[in-house]
Amino acid sequence: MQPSVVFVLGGPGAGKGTQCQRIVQNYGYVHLSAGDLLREERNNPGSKYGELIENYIREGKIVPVEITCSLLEAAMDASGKEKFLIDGFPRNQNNLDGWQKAMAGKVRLQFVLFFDCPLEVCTERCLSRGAGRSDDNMESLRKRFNTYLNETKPIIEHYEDLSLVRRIDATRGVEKVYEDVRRIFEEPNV
Ligand code: UP5
Ligand code: MG
Repeated sequence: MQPSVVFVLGGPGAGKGTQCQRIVQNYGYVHLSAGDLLREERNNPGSKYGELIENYIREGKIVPVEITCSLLEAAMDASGKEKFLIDGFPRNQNNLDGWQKAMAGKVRLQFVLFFDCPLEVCTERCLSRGAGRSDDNMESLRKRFNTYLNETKPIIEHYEDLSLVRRIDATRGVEKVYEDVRRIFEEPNV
């Protein structure tokens, strides 16, 4: 069977990771956060990409797709599973092109789950997260947001044109947001 994929997109701190954890508990998906995979690779002393990844993350820039896509593919293979939530990817045209080239023939894209959340709410969430991330500071957040607006929004619009986007109002509390998420995953054809 062809593995199936849901792309999970939204601004920095919109709640992608939080909601993915819940989906995993109820719907048997494997959660793969591209950001988490990149941070793991950065922390691996044997990696030749550590410094590059850290620089990109602090600057809120998007790491070249060859690196991200191969981490995603390796994690998919290693899981031995067939349903994936790919969180925080594809974030720009380079990501989309690289994914299409390497993966489009191997997996089925179910839909794109879009957590829509304004800048002020996202900023507040990131600044109060307290996870010690090197990009949770005002300066990096401004850059992350610019990248999101200039590069990721057009990717969401691309999928909107293909009628593949399921938009969720992510400004409310975690439970309320998850009610809407569940409604989507309970649909008969999902
Ligand atoms: N929280 C969550 N939901 C809430 C709610 N409904 N109400 C109130 N609080 C809520 O949540 C963020 C914080 O808000 C948490 O404290 C949470 O408790 C609270 P989280 O679920 O972590 O949000 P998420 O959207 O996952 O935020 P994250 O910061 O992870 O999003 P980013 O997209 O910015 O980060 P990511 O890790 O995906 O990417 C980081 C960087 O990696 C990028 O900027 C880029 O440099 C690089 N990257 C690439 O280069 N390529 C990729 O493909 C992916 C990443
Ligand atoms: Mg996240």
